[in-house]
Amino acid sequence: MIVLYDPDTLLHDTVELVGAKIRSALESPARTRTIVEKLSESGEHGLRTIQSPLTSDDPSELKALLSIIERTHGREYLDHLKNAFDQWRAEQLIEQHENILPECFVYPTKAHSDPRPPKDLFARAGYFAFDMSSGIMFQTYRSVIASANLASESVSYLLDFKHSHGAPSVFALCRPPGHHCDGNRAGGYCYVNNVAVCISKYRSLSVSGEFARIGILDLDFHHGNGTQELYYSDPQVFYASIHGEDEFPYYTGADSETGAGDAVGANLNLPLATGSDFGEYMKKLNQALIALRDFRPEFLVVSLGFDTFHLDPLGSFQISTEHYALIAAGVRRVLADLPTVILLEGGYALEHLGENVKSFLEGWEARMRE
Ligand code: Q9C
Ligand code: ZN
Repeated sequence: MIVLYDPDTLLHDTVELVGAKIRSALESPARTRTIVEKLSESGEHGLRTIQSPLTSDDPSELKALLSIIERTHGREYLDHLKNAFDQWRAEQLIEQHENILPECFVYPTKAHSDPRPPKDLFARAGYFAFDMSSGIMFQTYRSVIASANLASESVSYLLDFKHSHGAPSVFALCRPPGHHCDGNRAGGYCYVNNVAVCISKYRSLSVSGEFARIGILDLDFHHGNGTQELYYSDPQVFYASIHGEDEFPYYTGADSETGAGDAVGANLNLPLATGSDFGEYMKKLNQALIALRDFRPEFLVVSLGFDTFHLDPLGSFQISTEHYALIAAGVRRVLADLPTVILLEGGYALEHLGENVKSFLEGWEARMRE
């Protein structure tokens, strides 16, 4: 399988709050570094390095990517991601090596439901975020754009391969991840929703365009609240997620959330009790796969998190390295004829991340050779 990587995704390196301490964020450049190292040493996977449009000589590449991203994210939000650090520097609120963390968040009030962005820089950091796991440092924007570009390029690759035999698939080593953020709010280590980038790109390139039926399978340990929010009323997009019950992001992910309007029935949440084992996981996975198959999508995006691993510091499922091959083979068995883009989301057990990714890719490809 083709694996896409961009060294610019290594630049973002921020902090998070753990208890009352500020620590290096678990979502770190070392994650991607260890995956790339593992995949290069085995050599079996077609690792390709992509150049970010922010470093390209051709300005039309950046323009094209931004126009895709702007189908999901507000201009003012994107400007905030791009400029907040420099604004804080100009006001001498922060040193070059430091990080912006939000403090005051928007919350429901009886007076109004949709406040305007505030002027105050501290307030703006909270307005454009829903938690404190979305710090902004001087190179955050470069990685966010590189990550979204990998998502976008994965769809271009996929459609180029459409003529080769079998359903093509591409794996994008996105970082930062994307499934927690919606159109105007960062959170849970996410800034731009890479799944949404894939979907917008697919709609812009494919023959069926806006009429395309699209499936999303979210296998990160955490519920993809951002992705769910973006497609909650969209009857053309089916979102299915297996995630830890009552875990982060806490306010979404219940099985009662089934979609809105014309899209009722196109959202399937399968929360799983913390501590669940592989057998329990596979029951939920098969439910998700059958629902996706019955939706009859022409394109699939997988949000792939390895924080379901038994040693993950943020997850609590009992899934081991060998299980990832079985999970991948299971997906491929039911949805074999679907062109698929796989996007990296979470996964924080650094010492095992590379082998877990490898196991997943091997399971995926073994199924393809049968
Ligand atoms: N301060 C993804 O896996 N909470 N995001 C961290 C430690 C945020 C997880 C708690 C967890 C976000 C993509
Ligand atoms: Zn996660």
